[in-house]
Amino acid sequence: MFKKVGYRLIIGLSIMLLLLSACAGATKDSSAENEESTEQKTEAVSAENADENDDKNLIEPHKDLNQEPVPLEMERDGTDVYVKMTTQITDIEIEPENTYKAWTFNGEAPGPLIVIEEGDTLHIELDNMDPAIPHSIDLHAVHTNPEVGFADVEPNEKGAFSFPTSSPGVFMYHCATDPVLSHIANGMHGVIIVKPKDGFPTDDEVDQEYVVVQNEWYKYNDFDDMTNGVPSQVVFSTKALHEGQPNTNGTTTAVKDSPLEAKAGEKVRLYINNVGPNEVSSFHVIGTIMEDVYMDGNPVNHVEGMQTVMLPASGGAVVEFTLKEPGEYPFVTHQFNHATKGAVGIIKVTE
Ligand SMILES: [Cu+2]
Repeated sequence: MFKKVGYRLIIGLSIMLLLLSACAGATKDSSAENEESTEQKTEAVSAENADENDDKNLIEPHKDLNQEPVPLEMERDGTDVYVKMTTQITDIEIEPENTYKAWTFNGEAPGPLIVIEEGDTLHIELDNMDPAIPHSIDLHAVHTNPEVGFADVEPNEKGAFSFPTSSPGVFMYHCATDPVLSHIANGMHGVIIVKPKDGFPTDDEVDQEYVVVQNEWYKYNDFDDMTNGVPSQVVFSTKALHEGQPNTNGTTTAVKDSPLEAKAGEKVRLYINNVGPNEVSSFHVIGTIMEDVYMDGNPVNHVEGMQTVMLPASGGAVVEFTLKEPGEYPFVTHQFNHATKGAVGIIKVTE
């Protein structure tokens, strides 16, 4: 029964917070009817404020623009990998009934997963479909003069970039156009995995592997909130590493509605990355211990027996653990203010 305690704690904390905020919002007349109407008014007012805020910060050419996601294209020729990506404006429901007009790679936030091998040369064609502002791509996995490799691509233009890679890892990529914080916080981030050429020493033990990404959302395109505020939502997503796996955006419900799956006793590997933009992640799986961890996803950074893995903004890791009994195992950032704002995912373990 211990395995349920963590999950209950999260639910308990959420209920307590809801009760506290309900108490704080109550008027001196405590009849249920009045409380309800006060709550409704508060909701209506804050929805109005949110609309005004959204309108104020929405860039004019982005109004009524919701570009259909364009699937990433990838082709390999020896050790040369050719990737076609877009930058585009696409609506994403970041929590129920809260749609964010995200600045994205390929219509996903986080952007599509890229997987290559150590030593590959990466060739990216970036099609900027945004009619209003320039965008770019900065990949932490590559070597380049940033002024050249991560240069801006103007609206409705295409850019071509080539990069050598050398180190294996679970790396962040993001738009690096000024102001970088706006571009990342509005959704322009993603993960590139560079697979080690000799693999990981624990490859043979792993039964299931998934990708999990953490990011946070702020008030719509509000640079002051992004700079000085706290996130409105902190969320997980999962990106399909193998066919048939769920591929989601970073939303408060994504990895609860599409839980990861394993069988009791199987060793699970997660490729994790915290794309921020601002916050640290204290990644923790409730009900187990991470037996093997490779910090930043590099086999030389092998540590064992971790309860929580700290991911700096942009940091990644490969974490492996065994879930011994059937059940629902939540994973969280153990910064529980962030877990309360959405950063909880589920691994469903069956017999
Ligand atoms: Cu951008």
